[in-house]
Amino acid sequence: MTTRDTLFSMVSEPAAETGNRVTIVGVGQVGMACAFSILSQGISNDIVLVDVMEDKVKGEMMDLQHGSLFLKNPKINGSKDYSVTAGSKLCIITAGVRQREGETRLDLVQRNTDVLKFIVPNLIKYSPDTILLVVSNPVDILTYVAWKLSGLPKNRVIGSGTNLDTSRFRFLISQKLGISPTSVHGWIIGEHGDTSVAVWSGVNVAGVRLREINPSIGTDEDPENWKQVHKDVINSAYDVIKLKGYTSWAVGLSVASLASSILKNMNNVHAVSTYVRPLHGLDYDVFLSMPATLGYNGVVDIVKQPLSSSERCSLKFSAALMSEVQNGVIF
Ligand code: 6V0
Repeated sequence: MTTRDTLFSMVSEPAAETGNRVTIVGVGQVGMACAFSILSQGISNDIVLVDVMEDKVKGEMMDLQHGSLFLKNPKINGSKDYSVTAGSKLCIITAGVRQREGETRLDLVQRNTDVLKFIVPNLIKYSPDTILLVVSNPVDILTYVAWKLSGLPKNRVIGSGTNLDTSRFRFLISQKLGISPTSVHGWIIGEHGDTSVAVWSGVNVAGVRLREINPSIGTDEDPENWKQVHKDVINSAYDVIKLKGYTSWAVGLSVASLASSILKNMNNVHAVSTYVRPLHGLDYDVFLSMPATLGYNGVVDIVKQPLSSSERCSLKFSAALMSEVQNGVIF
């Protein structure tokens, strides 16, 4: 008799599944910020970490496990072997290279496509009914690549897209107005990158559209130069990378908010990268961010925003660029 046998009288076998397993591939700065945000907010109590660097993934797993007492009794597992990911409800891909100073997200495309060619089939092998959430950059193109590699329906392959850019936008506007970011309503759509589109026509506080107060807001004619806010959003990642070498906390929190909407079937609206044809007259086979409801099946609905003609034009430019870069990718 072991101590365990003496302590307990067994009634049934424990269930192996929690039903809310989240796999995070890539335990770099972004992957670990996602893991920490998800665990510390109790969004899932079953996390699996995967990375090609065996020691690193083991070290990160152990470090988090040692904090279990202060969380919500999570199961935390990690390996370079994908069998540990079996039955994942959500797989978050943060693996691959990041921008170095001076590089754009699009510069990473072929290197990170090659990384996905290995990761995606392994995830699908062990979790055929999963939802894939792509975070690695360039996220819009890699979401398309993951969709093609996975064979999953388009609602189950999502890119974190401009959920982060939208948060940066609302934060920066909130600073200018002296109110909280949750009280500012505004959206960044299109590419998570240099051609993102700020939907100035819809920015509002308590239903009051700023464009009705300042008709030239967001344009070159605006004497208050609100357009700079969007430029600052675009430059945010470059600025943070210049200062600390990478971005992590904000993207981790933004991914956790997406994971929460999916796992808790909340139908919250987020700006995420999704298949866009034929919305807004877009005739390209690409993924770009649009406001979309997220639930247990992934993307449920896309909000048809009444865009201004210049916003539609910028979105088309974004789509054409994605299509052009995508056509040069080998996978
Ligand atoms: P990092 O800190 O270098 O971590 C990358 C991790 O990926 C490392 O631990 C690698 O070992 C691992 N890795 C590489 N190849 C594989 C593989 N085949 N299988 C498993 N693991 C692998 O990078 P960081 O975490 O800073 O960035 C990761 C990615 O996220 C980059 O592509 C960034 O550009 C991207 N970001 C995306 C954002 C978004 O909003 N979508 C925001 C920030 C960064």
